[in-house]
Amino acid sequence: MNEMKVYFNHDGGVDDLTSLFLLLQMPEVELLGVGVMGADSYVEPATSATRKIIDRFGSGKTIEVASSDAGTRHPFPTAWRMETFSMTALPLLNEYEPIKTPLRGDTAANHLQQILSGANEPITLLFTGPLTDLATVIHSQPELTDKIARLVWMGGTFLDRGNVEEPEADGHAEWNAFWDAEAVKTVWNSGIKVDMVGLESTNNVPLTSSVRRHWAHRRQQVGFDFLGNSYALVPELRHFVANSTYFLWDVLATCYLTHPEITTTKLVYGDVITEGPSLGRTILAAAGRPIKLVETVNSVQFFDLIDTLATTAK
Ligand code: AGV
Ligand code: CA
Repeated sequence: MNEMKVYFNHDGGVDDLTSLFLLLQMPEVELLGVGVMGADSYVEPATSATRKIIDRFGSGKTIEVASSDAGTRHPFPTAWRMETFSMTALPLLNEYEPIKTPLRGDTAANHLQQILSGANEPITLLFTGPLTDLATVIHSQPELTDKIARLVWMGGTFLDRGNVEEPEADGHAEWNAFWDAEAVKTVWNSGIKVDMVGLESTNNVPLTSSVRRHWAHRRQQVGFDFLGNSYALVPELRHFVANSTYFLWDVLATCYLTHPEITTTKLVYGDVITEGPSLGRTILAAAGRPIKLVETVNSVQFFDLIDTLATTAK
């Protein structure tokens, strides 16, 4: 099988880290490196959790990890960012010490730049957080975009309702776009092919109590134990709607990478708003850039795929 060469950049949330776990189980994927942002997390525990997951579930492969130095004027809520401290403290990830997966001394953007510079075939990028590190690479070496096969990004939405509920935001934006709207603009102004997994499709994959129960019943298998414990860190708030429902946002983007057939897509043209109360809102625009938008997902096939991958984990 011809493996897909993938670089993964994530921002340390529970579903970012479970995405990494699943990515490591995918036979179609050769993971070249991982960049970690302290966006929906704090960067130090998010980085250590990343390295521990590669140690535990990476089948002995050596995959370098780099931390991002990116910051923002629009941080995620602290309560969400705290979850990464619990992730890196999971006993399942702390059975074997010390950590073996190498941590690079340079930034995630430098690391990505080096991976692209050295590539002799096109690299697929999977981003499940803000696009800041990719924008940094585009600014410093725009010619490297030729080395990118495509970008699969969890972020944005063309729906009327986003998921940012902040005092100065009008509610249209999705968080990853809101965190760094300028970066979205930079990436969308480049020639990179963009596959966007926005809220259109991720709204179809909420974390329900029946999914939690399904994983609990299989907890004797280590992959399901990991999923169940990880998602136990995100509270189920059935009587409190604001900012509450957890979706398998990043996991869907990760599964789409190798299994696009569980989704439907359509070609749209889009732009992004970079100032004012709609900051980070992605909009349809006839004169905008082409985007392959994931519209729907077959959620039965999606959860089956997660099962298959979790079963693979040893
Ligand atoms: O907007 C979705 C992005 C995804 O990359 N993140 C979570 C996923 O990692 C932000 C987010 C939106 N609602 C959240 C989020 C919530 N209730 N808890 C944590 N993060
Ligand atoms: Ca994320």
